[in-house]
Amino acid sequence: MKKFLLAALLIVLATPALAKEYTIKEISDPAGSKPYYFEPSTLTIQPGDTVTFVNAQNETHNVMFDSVPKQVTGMIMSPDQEKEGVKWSYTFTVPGSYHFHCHPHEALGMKGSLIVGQASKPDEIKSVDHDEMTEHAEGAHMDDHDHAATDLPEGKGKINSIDAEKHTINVTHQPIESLKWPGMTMDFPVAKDVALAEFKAGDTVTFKLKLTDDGQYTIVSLKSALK
Ligand SMILES: [Cu+2]
Repeated sequence: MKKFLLAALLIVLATPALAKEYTIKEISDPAGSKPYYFEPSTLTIQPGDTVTFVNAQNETHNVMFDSVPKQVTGMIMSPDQEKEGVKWSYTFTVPGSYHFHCHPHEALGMKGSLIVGQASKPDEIKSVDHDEMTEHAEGAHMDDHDHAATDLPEGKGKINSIDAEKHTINVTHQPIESLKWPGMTMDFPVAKDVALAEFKAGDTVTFKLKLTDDGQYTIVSLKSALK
């Protein structure tokens, strides 16, 4: 009888737990204190589990894993998820610590982390370089003191609203190639020396962006443009 119980116990232990499915939502809440975030932004799962990232609004997000366990080969990266309800799933088999971000909204704090099974020690993880465009964007940050304003990333879009008090504008902008941003609607802080009084909602504008020390892209130049 004892032997039978032991055998039964061994079978239970040897059977892998059923793989589970988890969902992480990509949330846009431009009016909120956290404009863009993953919900949940941290999650612990087991090897073999699948995480599905779901776009919760009609705004482009993506998922890029920038730090993964060393044994992971290749890149873990979603395509652009442009519309509400668009899903992207990945099954995690390598145990350890993972960090990810949404590329368009990384500077605005849209980041998260996953632990698969057990957290990695610091020397068991590696950083992942996504592509030269990402490097380019980071390069622009590193060099921005040495470069003329003409080298700053430039965008074009329509002003939706202006908050004179906070000195921010909400803009629906076209894709910004140098930052690898898709077209998005987002709030930007505007540098104090840029006058907002001459602009109004509905204006089409071109603008230049500078990544400030707090990790935000700030508009440092704003001009009216033809539609
Ligand atoms: Cu995003």
